[in-house]
Amino acid sequence: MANDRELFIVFGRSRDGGGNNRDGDGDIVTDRRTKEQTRTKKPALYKCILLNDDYTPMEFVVEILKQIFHKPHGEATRIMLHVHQNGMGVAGIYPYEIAETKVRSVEELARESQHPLKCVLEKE
Ligand code: TYC
Repeated sequence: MANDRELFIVFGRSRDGGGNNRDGDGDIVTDRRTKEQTRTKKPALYKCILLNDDYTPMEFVVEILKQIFHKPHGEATRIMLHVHQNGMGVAGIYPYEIAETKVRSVEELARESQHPLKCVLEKE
């Protein structure tokens, strides 16, 4: 038998005259086709979670949600208040590299303004 990893694409008429195609070892191949992969595997998603603290101004958190997570003002305010009242909340959900970049951006802006705001990742 041919190696399982060997791929054969069988097109058109048979070559042995007897209605069959043969693989590299001479074994009969009646219907072997490669299946096209039509869907791309979905990437794993990660939640960017904002953590509450006692010092970061509410307006600063709203600005972060607008600038980095592209939330409209009303939604940014709602998320900020949720974090303020519940201790944490989801700012956005993204593939790993994008989520990681957003976390860095949040912490960089917070550090520049000397706020202790923290943002962490959690796998979906
Ligand atoms: N608790 C902060 C305050 O009272 C506001 C705040 C909200 C801070 C959300 C962080 O992720 C945060 N100023």
